[in-house]
Formats: sequence, C-alpha cells, structure tokens
Amino acid sequence: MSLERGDNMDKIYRIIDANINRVSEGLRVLEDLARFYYEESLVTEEIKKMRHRVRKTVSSLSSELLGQRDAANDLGFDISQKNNMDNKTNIKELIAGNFKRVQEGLRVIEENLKIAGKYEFSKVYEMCRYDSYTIEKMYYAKFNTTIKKNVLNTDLYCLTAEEYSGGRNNIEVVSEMIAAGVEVIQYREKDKKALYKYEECKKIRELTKQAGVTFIVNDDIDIALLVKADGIHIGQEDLPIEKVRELVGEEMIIGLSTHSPMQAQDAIERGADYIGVGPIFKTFTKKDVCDPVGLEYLEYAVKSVNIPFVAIGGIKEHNVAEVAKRGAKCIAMVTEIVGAKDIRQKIEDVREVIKCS
Ligand code: TZP
Ligand code: MG
Repeated sequence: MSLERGDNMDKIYRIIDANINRVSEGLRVLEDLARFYYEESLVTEEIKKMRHRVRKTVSSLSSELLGQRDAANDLGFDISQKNNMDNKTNIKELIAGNFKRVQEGLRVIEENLKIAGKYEFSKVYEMCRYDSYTIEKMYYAKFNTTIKKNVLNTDLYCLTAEEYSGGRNNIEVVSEMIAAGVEVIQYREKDKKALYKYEECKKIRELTKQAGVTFIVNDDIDIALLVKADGIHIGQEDLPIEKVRELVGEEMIIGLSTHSPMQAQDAIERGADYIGVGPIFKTFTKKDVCDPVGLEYLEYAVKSVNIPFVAIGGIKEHNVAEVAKRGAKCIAMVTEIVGAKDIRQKIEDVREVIKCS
C-alpha cells in the first residue's frame, strides 16, 4: 500500500463498502428476474455465483468495510430522493440499469482496491466485470427469445389502413386501438410516400412505446429501423428473410405472410419469428392478395406450426368465432376495426366474441 500524504484509507474503504452493496443489490435484482420472471436456470446460477464472489472476495476486510459504513450521512441518498433519474418504466430498462450499476460498481471497487493495496482482490473484481459483460449478453439473448415467443400472446392484432378509416387519420385510429388495450399494432400503408410513412411511424412508435404496445412496420425495413419499431412484417415477394435479418439484426421481430403449409415450414426454417396465416376469407383490403386459403390452412397451422402465428384476411365480428373455434389464438383484423364507427366499442365486442368462442 502506498498512501500519499492526505490520502484517507477510511474513505477508500467507505467507497468499496458502498459499491460492494451496490453491486450485490444490482446482481440480486437481475438474479431474481432471471429466476422468477424468465425462469432461466443457467443465467440465474451464473449471477448467483458472481453475487457470492463479490461478497466473499473481501470477506477478510469486513471489519474495515463495515466500520466505515455511514449510510445515514450519504449525500447520494438526498440526491436520489430529489430526482427521478433512476426511474424505470419497463423490464428492459430495469435490466439495462442494473447491469450498468453492477459494471460501474465493479470498476469502482477494482480501482479503489488498488489504492488500498489489495491488487490481488482488485483483479478478481476486474474478472467479475468481464464476466458480467458475458452474462449480460446471455441475459439479452434470453430476454429476446422470450419476447419473440410471446409476441402474439394476445387475442387481437390490429393494422392501419387509412383509406378505410372513415376520414380519421392513422394517429387517431391507433390512439383508439391503444386506448382499447390492443397489444400489437402493425403500420400498413401501401400507397403513401416514404416521408409521410416515416412521420406517422415516428409518432406511432412514441404512442406504442408509452403504452407498452408492440409496434410492427409493414414492408419498409428502413422506416422500421429508423423509428426503432419492434418488428418488420414482410411478404412472400419481399426481400428474402435471411437478408432482412442481416439488415435488422437479431433483436427485431420478423413476421412473414404465408398462404400454405409449405410456406409456413419454409418461414420457420428460415428464421421467421411469427407468420401470418391467410387470407382465411375473401378480403378486398389487400390488393395483390391470393384466393382465400380457407380454414383448412388455419387448421394445419394450429396443429403443426410451432412458432407464433396470426390468422388474417376477411375476418369480421360475424365470422371471428369460427376462426377462434378452430384454434387461432391471435386474430388480425383490418377494415373491421379501422372502419368501425366506434373503434373502442368494436374492439371490445370482437374480443368478447373471441373470448366466448
Ligand atoms: N394479409 C392477408 S389478408 C390481409 C393482409 C394484410 C388484409 C386483411 O384485411 P381485412 O380487412 O381484415 O380483410
Ligand atoms: Mg410486403
């Protein structure tokens, strides 16, 4: 240990002690999310091991560390009480915030242990910090697959179509959908110029983000990326799904429209996160649409498609029961919803039918 005049070892121990607590607490938050929320044993175990290592490494210094603890006079407490910088609104923020807390805390411990003449200990915390980067990656991979697996865990999937929206613009319509509790919304506008689509998607992204609604953009990969949509939806004649994946990365959801069992299997093999199954009935909403595939393909999907899928095409309040009864869990409607006089009421009614089917 080489203290300079004026260096105060007690204060250094106080910093180390505070950061051991900070790191352990951050790890505990992450461990419990992995354990109870994601039920992911490998990640839980790795985090638990690290949490123990963080405490045990300096157990021989416990009296020095505890001796310097003075939480009642910690300036940080007042500062934290007075602002809401540490507020979180969703699980992703909670995870990101706690990994930052852990990594920053580990670095503080590492540096201060050097000053305290505990170089060997300092190296352990450096190793922990590197391990935490790896665990963070594992965590996000798990987080991402869970999101994707659950993307269509909802009864109703709504899409925009301004030309059928009875004079209302897409923002008004989407606001109604959100107010009614819809959990997945796709922006689909075939004839608008890119600039207008981009502006609308930017606004819809804001609204959906605030409400925790999944937002998917049809066709336009560039717009989906620019507004940070949750997903992109493509068709059979759009760019190959592998190439779309290259552009959008692993995190973004890719949905693919399919019209036959062969296309469904192909989509699964090639990495689609979900598929559209349809058109179930005749529809006039989609211009270049193929003939209805009927309920037969839906039945196939219910039995044999092992990724999320959504039934779509010509589905209305009067025939939705038939679709739900065949086993479709998630059902998409365009004109039935956007064209309704009272969108909220329509959504409520349709959901009631699905629920009772
Ligand atoms: N994909 C298959 S059918 C369809 C899409 C986008 C349009 C469905 O519209 P609607 O008004 O629900 O029949
Ligand atoms: Mg397309």
